[in-house]
Amino acid sequence: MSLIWNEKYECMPRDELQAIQEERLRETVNRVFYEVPFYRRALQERGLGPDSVKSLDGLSKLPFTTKDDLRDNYPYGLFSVPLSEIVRVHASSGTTGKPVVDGYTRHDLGVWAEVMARSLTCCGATKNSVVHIAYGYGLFTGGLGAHGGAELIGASVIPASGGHTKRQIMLMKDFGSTILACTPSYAMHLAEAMAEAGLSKSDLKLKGGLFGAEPWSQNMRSQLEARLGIVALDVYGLTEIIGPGVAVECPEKQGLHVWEDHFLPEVIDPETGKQLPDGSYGELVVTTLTKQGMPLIRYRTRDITTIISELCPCGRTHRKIARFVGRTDDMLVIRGVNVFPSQIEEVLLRIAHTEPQYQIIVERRGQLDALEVQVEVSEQFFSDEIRMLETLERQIQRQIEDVLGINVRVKLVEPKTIERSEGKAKRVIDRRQL
Ligand code: DLL
Repeated sequence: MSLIWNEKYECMPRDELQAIQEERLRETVNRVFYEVPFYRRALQERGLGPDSVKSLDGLSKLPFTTKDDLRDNYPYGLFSVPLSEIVRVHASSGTTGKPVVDGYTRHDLGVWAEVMARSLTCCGATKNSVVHIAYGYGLFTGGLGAHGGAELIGASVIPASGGHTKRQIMLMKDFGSTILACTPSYAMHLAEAMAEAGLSKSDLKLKGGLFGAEPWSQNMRSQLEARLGIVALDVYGLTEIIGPGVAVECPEKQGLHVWEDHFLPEVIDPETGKQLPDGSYGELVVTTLTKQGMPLIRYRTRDITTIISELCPCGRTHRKIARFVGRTDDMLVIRGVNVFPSQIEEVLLRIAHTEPQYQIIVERRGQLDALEVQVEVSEQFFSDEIRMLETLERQIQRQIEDVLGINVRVKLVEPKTIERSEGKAKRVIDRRQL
């Protein structure tokens, strides 16, 4: 049997686990009723009081929470404790330029470290490991999330953060890193850069990789495992809920265990909001069971998956979700950064000489995601000299990069070259073969 961090909880009999979930759900509903005006209103509108949910069956009576609710209550409106109890704030980019925020109490940071310790242990981390963290540190939850878990395990943590690829490789080699945590596309980039530098997996001591924050395929897993000589596992999470560590694959690689003593998963039909039976694909909805800073009730993640309830041979009893097939909305995850077509649209609409006709093309160049924005310019402007076009291209590129925080390529195209649609416009062409 593979390593397990917290056997008591991870392998707890289902009936005991359910009893814990029910108790924690009752506590959470009670807490948000008294401490979060938004939730008190939402519950009262449905005729629900602070003690109206007695068991897990009552879950479907509760209101959903959406990204719009987070935006309406930006930045601290959904916190259930005074700011003096919040010891950390993280954020990720949202649809309107306002980020999605999460606030953590000291207790929450403990929970986060616990679930990330479980997750890192799945891919082989122990106190003897050297854990190289190349997720970004900062407002993004990847770096510090992995960091807390690795420290709790007692591993030697290398907080490398993202970028400086050659240096990362040197550090991994010199420091004898055994576990790598980063986005799967960055892991692939590292593997390529290693090959270019004439290094092979035998020059490194890597054994395990914990990759997430963006969709990736089984195909990519096989490549990463072969090139880096590791077991590569998928980790899922989102800022609103806690960050990475909501769910993770075990070495069986047959779905991601949701740490159900802290996060209660449901899958719903995104159109009707009705719960779907296990095995059906739909939108993942998560209720936090132990969060104090910002507890969320039935949060609609917009991520599409299905619940796998068959018992896992690894011994963990927590139910699994399948690897993600996409999102209900149009958010793109480019190199781990959330990008919304509407953000690009907003920039284009601000700029003179361009038409509101554009298309976003996403490709994998080498192993990294590349984003190209094709924009139609007005007839009169297109006949102007090349220099003017180049200046405009650069101007648009700079403005989009300012908003998104990642590199993009902008290509101005002649009027009417972008295909029109009679239904919804197809703004995004995703050519990445995940
Ligand atoms: O990406 C947290 C994270 C960091 C997860 C490091 C894993 C590792 P956000 O920036 O808020 O948080 O983005 C959350 O990213 O709703 C999914 O659409 C996508 N996502 C995260 N993990 C996966 C995954 C972090 N394993 C959004 N597979 C989520 C597919 C993922 N998509």
